[in-house]
Amino acid sequence: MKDLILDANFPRTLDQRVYHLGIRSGEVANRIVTVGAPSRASGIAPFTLSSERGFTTITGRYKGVPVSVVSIGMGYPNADFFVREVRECLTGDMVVIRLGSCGGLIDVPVGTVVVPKASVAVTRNYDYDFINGDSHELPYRISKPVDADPELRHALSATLQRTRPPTVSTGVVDNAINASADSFYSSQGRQTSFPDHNETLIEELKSQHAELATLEMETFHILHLAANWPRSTHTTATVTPPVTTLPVAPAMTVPPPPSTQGQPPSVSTTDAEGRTLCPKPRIRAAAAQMVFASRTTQDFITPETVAAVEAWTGRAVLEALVGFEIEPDRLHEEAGSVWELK
Ligand code: R1P
Repeated sequence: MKDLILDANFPRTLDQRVYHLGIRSGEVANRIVTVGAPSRASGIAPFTLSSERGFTTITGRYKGVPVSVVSIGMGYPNADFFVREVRECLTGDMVVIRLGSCGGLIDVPVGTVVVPKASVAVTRNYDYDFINGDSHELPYRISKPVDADPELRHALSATLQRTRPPTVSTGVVDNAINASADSFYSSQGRQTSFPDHNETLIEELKSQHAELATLEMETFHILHLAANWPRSTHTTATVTPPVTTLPVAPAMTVPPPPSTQGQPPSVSTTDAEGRTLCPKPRIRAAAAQMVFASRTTQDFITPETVAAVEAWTGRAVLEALVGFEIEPDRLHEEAGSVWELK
């Protein structure tokens, strides 16, 4: 870290870049695809920013509509950085589709795409005695389900089905439940040299949620934050830093112009005078999950199938997003943004 940070509660650089993603207001659009691997981010844009912490944000227009693709890596902590820091760089609605890979728990071939209607969290219980076993604690906790945004999910599923190329033989499943685990191994029932007490975890999950179809590591947290923002107006401590042009060591294809967006909002649901924004901004989220591994047959997807399924789904999520209506008063202002048409 090279830059002076003034606020420990919500760190930003002096030129208003959020600490981990490295972006600032005007560099991320209301419609967002989030992926795990940078290679999955397609070339939609002249603006690409790779942060010191491994996040990549690509922003531009797809069919004329501003869109961002944000590559976040793996797991709940990265998903948390993504939602919270993007939210603070954006006014209006944040409409997110996660495009990721997953393990399949149902009898479908690898290459199938699942658009879950809901997700549960599977977390390791750190109070469990993993060395000796424990009669008082359970080794894993399974949360209640949280729903995907129903309109976005239906639009995503319909677009995936409509755009599936004839060369792809696998289909779309959209009436299932996902489980997002806090690890790839123990909390997904995989056996390693650690005594994880997870031999019956998948059976337990299926017994609690009969429609369970997929296991991965991010969707629950994104849906959960979306469903819980905002319950009430939150207050973020503000700083008034001097203007500077110092970057947060981003690598950009095109250096952005100085931000004309001013200070970021200190309270995301209110304006500068403290009045509630009307309409109140929302976070709407859904996911498309490509089955890379079958946990029933132990099949793993081939590189050729990955390429075909990613080409299909990458285009479909962009199509679904740009076709998803956001009212004009729920959009981030174009002036000063990296997608501004001049
Ligand atoms: C594990 O291999 C990773 O793959 C899946 C899991 O959720 C986890 O992040 O997602 P991505 O393909 O999006 O990375």
